[in-house]
Amino acid sequence: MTSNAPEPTAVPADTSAPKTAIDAVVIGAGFSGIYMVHKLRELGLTVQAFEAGDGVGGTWFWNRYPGARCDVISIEYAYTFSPDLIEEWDWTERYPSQPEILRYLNFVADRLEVRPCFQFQTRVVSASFDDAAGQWLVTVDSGEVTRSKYLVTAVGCLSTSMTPDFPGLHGYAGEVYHTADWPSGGVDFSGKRVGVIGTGSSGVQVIPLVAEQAEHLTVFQRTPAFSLACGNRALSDQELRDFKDGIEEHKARSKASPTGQYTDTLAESALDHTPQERQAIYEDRWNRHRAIDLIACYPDLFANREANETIAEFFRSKIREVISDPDLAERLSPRTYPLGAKRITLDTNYYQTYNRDDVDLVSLREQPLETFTENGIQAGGVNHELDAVVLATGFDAITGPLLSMDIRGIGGRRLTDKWSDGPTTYLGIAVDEFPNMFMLTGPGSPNVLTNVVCAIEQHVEWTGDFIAELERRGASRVEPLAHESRNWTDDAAELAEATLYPEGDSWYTGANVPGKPRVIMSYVGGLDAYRRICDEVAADGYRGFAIA
Ligand code: NA7
Repeated sequence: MTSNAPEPTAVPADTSAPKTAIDAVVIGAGFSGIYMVHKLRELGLTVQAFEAGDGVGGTWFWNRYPGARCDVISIEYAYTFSPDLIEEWDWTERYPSQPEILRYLNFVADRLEVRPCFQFQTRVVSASFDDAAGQWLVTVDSGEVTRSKYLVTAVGCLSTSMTPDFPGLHGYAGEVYHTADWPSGGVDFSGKRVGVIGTGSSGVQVIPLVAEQAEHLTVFQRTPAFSLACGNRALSDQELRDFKDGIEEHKARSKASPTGQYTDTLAESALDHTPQERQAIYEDRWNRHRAIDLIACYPDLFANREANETIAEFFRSKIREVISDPDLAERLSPRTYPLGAKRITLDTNYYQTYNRDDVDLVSLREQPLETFTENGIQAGGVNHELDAVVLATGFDAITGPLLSMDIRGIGGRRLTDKWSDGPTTYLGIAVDEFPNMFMLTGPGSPNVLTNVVCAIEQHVEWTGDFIAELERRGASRVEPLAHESRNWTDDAAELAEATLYPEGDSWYTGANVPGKPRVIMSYVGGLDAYRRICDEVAADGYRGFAIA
């Protein structure tokens, strides 16, 4: 496996000539980094932020492939902390496209005037804690070192892309693109024979648009996705006005929900209803075009495999409605994991694309990918000649972006070593032996199992309040107690075991990255419960942290 982030480079920390110490370094200019910088500045702290891209946007900066679109409704995928930001921004579509989200984040960065705090085109390669000084030494790819009291990682969960070690890839003479590192000028596939590897969210979104342009498309599928037609459409002025007028109610409802997205979960088990009753309910929710309305329809859909199978089969029936060739429909139908154990994808004309004469599906389970050749891909003994290949092969998620930097805590302890069996954190925010470091949407927090903007707002606000309290107390150093980290991590793992997540080989579990410890890296107890726990910890004087 390789990624678009460089291997941790052992750039020696130039401790002889560090910059004047500042209060906080923030890494990343996505949703979390922008808001964190704003928050810290509101507290009157000095902030230096670094971002590898040449602009703000985070994952929405890099994932510029055609069709890239968020799977959360636009008006809900936005900051709620500022009435001005809500009032001044109008989304145009129900599901926001990557260019529109990028425009939104640029608008926010300008409006909050955070841009001057960021040094762009600058990748953090290492950060080590200087125990004697009680400061972080943060080294960037130019070799420059910054000293700071606090280190806040706002590196996102899906920002380290994954390119599998395909045999022969380097000898392939055609064009190769990764969805997560798409050329900013776009790609013209006209007249080309194109292959797409991967049918997760990125593959499912890019495939219909590549098919429209290319001379011929071959899709290489290892595991089929459960996909929901997103029914995207323009938003009316009235819808936007109603949302803005009802923003307080929206905030209250999303705060009270486990995923930051309100839905009406029925009281009964899925198995309490007859097949006809279930069918009518699923059909109604399918037409709402919102994944959460389906997977959270009954309370046991994601705890009981038999209940889950009822909705999995409903999704498969939708494939058969579109694909008339029964063999092709079956190859596109997920059978090996429960619905939701891999992220449900949202699509526009995904299955319809396979009805085109110029699109072929190669199922890698039946015809394994043997090697790239100079001219294409050989799978199941068949040579597919390709002018270009799109890798929609995903990410080293959640821990990948953190471990791609060489982070060292007390006594030079490497985060990579500490997490060799999987990440241990307290509240998903802090790590013992790594003082004064805060992770936004880190492992052990609800992160990707929520509308992540809601999770980010909670994290930034809680972390900002904590730092304000530390400053008020004149504290020089904070870290979680080791046993609290252990307990949090163990309890989170126990909660995850009671769900169906462990049954999917997904990026949620790290199973998509060869050699990565298999752990559910998100807190599955819900953002509402998590928010309560964090608030109780704070009210209890930041219980579980050693504050010096
Ligand atoms: P995903 O969801 O991890 O999808 C990656 C796809 O690539 C998936 O279909 C994988 O098959 C496939 N893949 C990965 N490695 C290989 C190899 N070695 N051979 C063949 N196929 C492979 O990433 P996405 O970018 O689509 O989406 C990530 C998230 O971004 C998404 O959930 C949204 O939240 C936004 P597999 O299923 O592992 O068999």
